[in-house]
Amino acid sequence: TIGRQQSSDDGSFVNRMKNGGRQIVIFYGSQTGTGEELAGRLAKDAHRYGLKALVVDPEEVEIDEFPRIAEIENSLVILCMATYGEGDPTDNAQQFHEYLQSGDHELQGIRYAVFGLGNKTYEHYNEVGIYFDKRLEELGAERVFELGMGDDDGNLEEDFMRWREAFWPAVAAKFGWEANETDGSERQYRLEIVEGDVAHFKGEVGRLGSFEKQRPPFDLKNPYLATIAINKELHASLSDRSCRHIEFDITGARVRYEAGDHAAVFPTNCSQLVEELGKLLNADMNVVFRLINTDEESSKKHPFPCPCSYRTALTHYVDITSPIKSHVLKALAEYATDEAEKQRLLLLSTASEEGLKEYGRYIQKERRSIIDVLREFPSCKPPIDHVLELLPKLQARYYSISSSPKTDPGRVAVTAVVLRYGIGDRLIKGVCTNYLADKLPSEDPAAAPKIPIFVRKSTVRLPHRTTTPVIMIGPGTGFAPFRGFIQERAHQKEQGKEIGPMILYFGCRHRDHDYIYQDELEKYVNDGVLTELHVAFSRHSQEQKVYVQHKLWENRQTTWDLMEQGAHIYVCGDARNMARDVQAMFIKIAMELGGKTEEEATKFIKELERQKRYQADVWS
Ligand code: FMN
Repeated sequence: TIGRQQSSDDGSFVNRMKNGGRQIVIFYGSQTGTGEELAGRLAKDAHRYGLKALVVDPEEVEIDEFPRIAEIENSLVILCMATYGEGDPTDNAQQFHEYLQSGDHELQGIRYAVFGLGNKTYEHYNEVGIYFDKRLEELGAERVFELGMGDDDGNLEEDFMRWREAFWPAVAAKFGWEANETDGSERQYRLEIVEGDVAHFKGEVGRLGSFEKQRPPFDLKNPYLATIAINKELHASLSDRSCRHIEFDITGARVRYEAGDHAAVFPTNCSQLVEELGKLLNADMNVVFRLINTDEESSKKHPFPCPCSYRTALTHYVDITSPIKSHVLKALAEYATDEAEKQRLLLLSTASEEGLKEYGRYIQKERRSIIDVLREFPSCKPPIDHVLELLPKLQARYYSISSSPKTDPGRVAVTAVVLRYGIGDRLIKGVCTNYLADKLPSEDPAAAPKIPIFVRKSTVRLPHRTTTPVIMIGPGTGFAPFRGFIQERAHQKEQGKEIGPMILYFGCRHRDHDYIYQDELEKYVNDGVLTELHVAFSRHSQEQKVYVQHKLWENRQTTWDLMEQGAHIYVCGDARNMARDVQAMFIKIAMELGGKTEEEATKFIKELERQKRYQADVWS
């Protein structure tokens, strides 16, 4: 296999398709792995028709070659594209997106279908999927199946299953493909047990040994191992939730950031859950192994860093706590020796009305993971290596940085609510926040926890001029990036610079429970850095729930005056309701005080967005 890489394909994905006898190419635009996973599943589906598919990360190929796909007879392009931010493509699809935007490429002869991944709580729902679907047609390509759209706020897995269930028969009929005996559940990786004392991965993301010998620059493929400088509770003891202020020490790491950037954290799974899963699978957790792709042409040799021990794989590399995906349930069904269990697993993985309904309730809504399912289906004993092949990869989690390097360039702070709740007698715990919650600072370097992190640039920035007015709306942990902004302006003021008005709208449930950073905020008001602080308490009084948008309305005159003076507006936090309600309120203010019609006011806010004077950093 060594010669293969320098062989005839010379890095061209079209040549790779030709040489490998592949008719189907699947591109994915993915930030947190869902789109990539769906692409892989569609590639497996193709086996049912005796076809081979090439899965492509658009960032890793010469995208200019795209029109050449038409050279391959009866070829099909499938795109799995996620949407982010304000209708933006994922990082890895950026170039592809620009390529289609620029110039009039001739895409006659290319046949395609798009599945978009998005979330309805965002204003720009599935905009990237919609764009690719429309643009390819404009450029002359032929749509062979209607655009599918997955909603991560509802049940993306179900949306995908429905789409794909209709997609394959339709394209097969169109292309004249016939289904064969295989059902696409055959293994994609083969197991190789590694004996003896071989260097193996212990949780590194990229290079073997990178945790022992760290080398900048640090990024997604090469995170920095940061120690913890501070990890403290922000909620009062009266609160039934927990919110942590965590500062990572990055002294000497040459990791640079600016207020408004994001910090990514690679978590590890809870060791108790890891051991329980190992037991359920009857695995010897110390065994060191490799999973090797049976498709020698694939650019992805291993599903995750190999060789490693089973314990390392379950701890660092696969997601063992998310609701289990339907194709995993289907594979598990094969191993259930009890007929009733087998039938139930098959039902849960079938795209029939009953199957989808059961999946929606039992798996999605009640959040059952692989561990829950193996517990409740005791006759099902799959080999651990097959489970490792099927589970999604454990992903880094992104947080808005809640500090400014101006205050201390050696620190990166994040602010996170620890996700923990019960369903029946099961405790559901968010992987990363729970991982971080008990990582405490230590004087002893050998005992100090080390957390793999890196910084991702964001476009959310303070205005260049220090005098430009700033209006910030950030309830709950949505306040995080604004803490960095305020520190930044406080620093400028200390240096004797003139600083403009800075107004914060913060919201929480109760003054005595979850009013985070209260002391700091009041100090900034006293120091004249924060010119106004408005806090909305949603559960303080019985009669009325007060939210940030209500406070904004109370102060509409000042808000409008500042907007007229060129204020920059920032909205951060929950996308579900808050971001939308706040925007609606700005529209209302522009109508009331700016004398605009609803249409004009909406256009006005859109224009502010375009000029980056109205910026949102939201999540759900
Ligand atoms: N979905 C949308 O439809 N529109 C958006 O503007 C949007 N912005 C997002 C921003 C963030 C920070 C996150 C975490 C998700 C956003 N989503 C949005 C939802 C994602 O597109 C969706 O969760 C998708 O499944 C992610 O796919 P991936 O795992 O392949 O990256």
